[in-house]
Amino acid sequence: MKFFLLLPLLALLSSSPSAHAQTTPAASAKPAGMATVQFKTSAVCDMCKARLEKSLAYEKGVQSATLDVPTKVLTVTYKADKTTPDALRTAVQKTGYDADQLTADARAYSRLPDCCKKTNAVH
Ligand SMILES: [Cu+2]
Repeated sequence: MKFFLLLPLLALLSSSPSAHAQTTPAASAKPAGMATVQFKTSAVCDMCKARLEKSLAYEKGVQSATLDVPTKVLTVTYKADKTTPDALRTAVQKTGYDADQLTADARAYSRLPDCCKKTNAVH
C-alpha cells in the first residue's frame, strides 16, 4: 500500500501578486482643474529658456513652464480657474518673445541681450 497524497496544494495558496508598482511621477496624473497649453515662441537659447520659465513661473495660476529650445515650444501647466491661455501668451510677449502669432512686446524685446534676439538661429 502506497500513499501519494503529497500534492503541493499549499503552493497554490501562497500565490503572491508580484505588484512592484513603480512610483509614477505626479506629472502623468493631472489634478483636477489643471490645464496645459503650448505656445510657439521666438526663444533661441538656454538664456531665453531660463528667462521665459522664470517669468511664467511668477504668473498667477502657473504651476510649471518648460521651454524646449530646439522646437521653441513653451509648455505651460496652469490652474484653469486662475488664468487663461490668452493671459499666458501676454506674459510671454511681455518677457520679450513672440507667442504663437502674437509679436513680442517691443520694449521687452529691445532689452534682451543680442544673443537672444529672434534674428538669431537657435543656438
Ligand atoms: Cu536667449
